[in-house]
Amino acid sequence: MPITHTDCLIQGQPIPSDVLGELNETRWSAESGNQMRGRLAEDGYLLLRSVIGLDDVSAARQEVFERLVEVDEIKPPAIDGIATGTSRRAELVEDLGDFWQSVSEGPRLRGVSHGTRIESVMTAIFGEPARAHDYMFLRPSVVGRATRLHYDLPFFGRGSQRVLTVWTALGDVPVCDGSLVIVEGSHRFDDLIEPIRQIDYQSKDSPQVQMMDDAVEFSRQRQTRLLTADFRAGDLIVFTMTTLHGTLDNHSSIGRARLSCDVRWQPAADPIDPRYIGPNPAGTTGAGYGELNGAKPLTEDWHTR
Ligand SMILES: O=C(O)CCC(=O)C(=O)O
Repeated sequence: MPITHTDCLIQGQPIPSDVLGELNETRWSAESGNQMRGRLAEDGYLLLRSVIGLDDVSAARQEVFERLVEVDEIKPPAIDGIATGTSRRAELVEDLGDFWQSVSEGPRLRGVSHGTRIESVMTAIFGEPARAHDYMFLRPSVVGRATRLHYDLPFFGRGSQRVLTVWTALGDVPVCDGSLVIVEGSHRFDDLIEPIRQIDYQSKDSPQVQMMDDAVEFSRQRQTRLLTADFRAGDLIVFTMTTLHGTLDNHSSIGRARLSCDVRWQPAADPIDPRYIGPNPAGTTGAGYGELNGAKPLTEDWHTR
C-alpha cells in the first residue's frame, strides 16, 4: 500500500504530499554489486528488502525486548514491543552503560546485525571484503520520539573514507512507528557537506552536528522531498556518510516502540576508527555505550542521537 501523508509525521506535523516521496527499492544479491554501487552513487541510499530471515529478526527482537521487560519498560509479551510508559531501569541496573552494552551485544541481535547475511550484502556493495564496527546503535524508540535530520560524516569520517551506515528494521516499522527518512538528493548538497568535511576529528567532544530545524521547510527551500517507506522485519537501508537522514515521529496508536539498529560498515582493508571497535569500544566521546540514547531509561526525554 502506498504511504499516506497523514501517517507520516515529522516534528509533530503531517508531511505535506508535495514534499513526501517513497524510497526506491533495490534488488540485492551477491552478484549485483555493480548495480548496487551504481544506485548508491545515484540515490545516496539503497533500500533492500528481506535481507534477514524472519526467524532471525524475531529472535533478535525477542532478546532485546525481554531485557526491557525485565526493567518494566516493555509489557509482556516482549515480542510485541508495547511500551509501559514507566521504567525501573535506573533502580534495577547498577550501571546504565554496562546494561546497554550487554543488551547491544546479545548473541541473537549480533547474529543479525553482524551476521553473514549483511556481511555478504556489504561485501557485494564494496566489491571487496567488508567489516562492521563493533559499536552498535540500538534504538528502541517510543511514541513521541524521532531523530532529527543530520549527516553521519561528523561521527564516522575519521578512519575509512568509505564508511556506510546499515539501518536494520528489527520488526515491522510502518511509517507511523517512526521509520527512516532520507532527504532526496542530499548527497549532492555540497554547501552543507563541505563544512562537515572540515571537522576536527582529533577532538574528543561529540561533534557539532548541523540539524535541520524544520524538515518540511528545509525540503521546500531545497525543492526536494522527504523519502520514507513502511519497513518490514528484516529490511534494511544502506546509506552514505553524506546522505541527510533522520526519522519520522513515532505515533503508534498501540504504543509500540520502534526497534532498529544502525551499524557502520567499511572495506576491511581500510583504516578503522579505533573508537568503534574492540571488546569495550569507547564510542564517540569515550563514554562507551553509556553515551547512547538507548542507555537512558525509555521514559527519559531525549532528542536526536
Ligand atoms: O534510527 C534512528 O533513530 C536514527 C538512525 C540514524 O541516525 C542512523 O542510522 O545514522
